[in-house]
Amino acid sequence: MITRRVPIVVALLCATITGCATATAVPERLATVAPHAAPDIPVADVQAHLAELSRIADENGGNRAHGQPGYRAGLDYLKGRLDAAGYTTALQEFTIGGATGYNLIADWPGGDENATVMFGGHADSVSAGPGINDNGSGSAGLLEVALTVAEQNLRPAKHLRFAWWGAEELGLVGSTEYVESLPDAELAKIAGYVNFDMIGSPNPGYFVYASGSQPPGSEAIEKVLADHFAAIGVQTEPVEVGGRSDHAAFARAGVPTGGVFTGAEETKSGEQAAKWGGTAGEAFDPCYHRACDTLDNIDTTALDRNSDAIANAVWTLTG
Ligand code: DPN
Ligand code: CA
Ligand code: ZN
Repeated sequence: MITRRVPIVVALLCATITGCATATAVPERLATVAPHAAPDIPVADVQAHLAELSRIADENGGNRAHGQPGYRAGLDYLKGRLDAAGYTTALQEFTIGGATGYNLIADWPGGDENATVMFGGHADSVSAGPGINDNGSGSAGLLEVALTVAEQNLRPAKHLRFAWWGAEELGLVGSTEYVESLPDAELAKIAGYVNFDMIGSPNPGYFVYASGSQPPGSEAIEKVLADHFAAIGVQTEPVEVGGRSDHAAFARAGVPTGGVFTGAEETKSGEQAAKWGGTAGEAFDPCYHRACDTLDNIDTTALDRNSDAIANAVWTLTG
């Protein structure tokens, strides 16, 4: 009998889909909600990942550098959290400087794989220190957004893939290895790559990678990132990152790219201090590539705003 079957089907769906009761109860209201409303990422959760990466560096000779035990320990922390959340993870191995390097690739099951959107950052530090801003910050922000995707059971139209690159500090080695190892047919499926390298600088700037010098299609990424900051009333500046981070190999291969950045060794100007606060005449990150790039070397507000920007980009760009 149809009148009995319908409720049984609904009950079965509700047993398997989180939030089914709410979703079935308020269909009209859902239709009026912005389609890609991204969650607010609690910065404390990002800081907790940073604390883990810091502890891992401390227990492994003070760094998370390529070829050192701290690199692999840090990557295993990320992988363990992603595996537990339901990601399909893989390590891609390569060799550089006489040591094995690893990229960590995490796929969120589902979505159109012919339109794969990638979000990544490098997981290695320099050997001088624990690399908490460079690039524990991007690594931790990406991890917390990935875990939030799982918690909320996001079902994007496009396929979503996260990446944590190895040996960036040796010359963008891991990301270049990844892009160059992809057959053309696989590369053609990557609709975009968004990079997060240094997102919690202690004297922060709010930079968005300039799309003008990037492949066609990059404008859309720049706009989504810039719009997030405009919406929270924070001014941004476009920055030419050139070949200084892991988007570069993707750009060379013609993939639309973008990213955000809070600044490294460059000096903050008076004009920039006027709009962003902080200290004019000092570096955005005075501990860039130094032993003092520790948990104290993070601006919590910048880390929070940029982690929310990652979430906004993931929710918006994967449709
Ligand atoms: N990728 C970092 C480095 O080469 O040490 C710093 C950086 C990040 C520079 C983002 C520019 C943009
Ligand atoms: Ca937040
Ligand atoms: Zn660096």
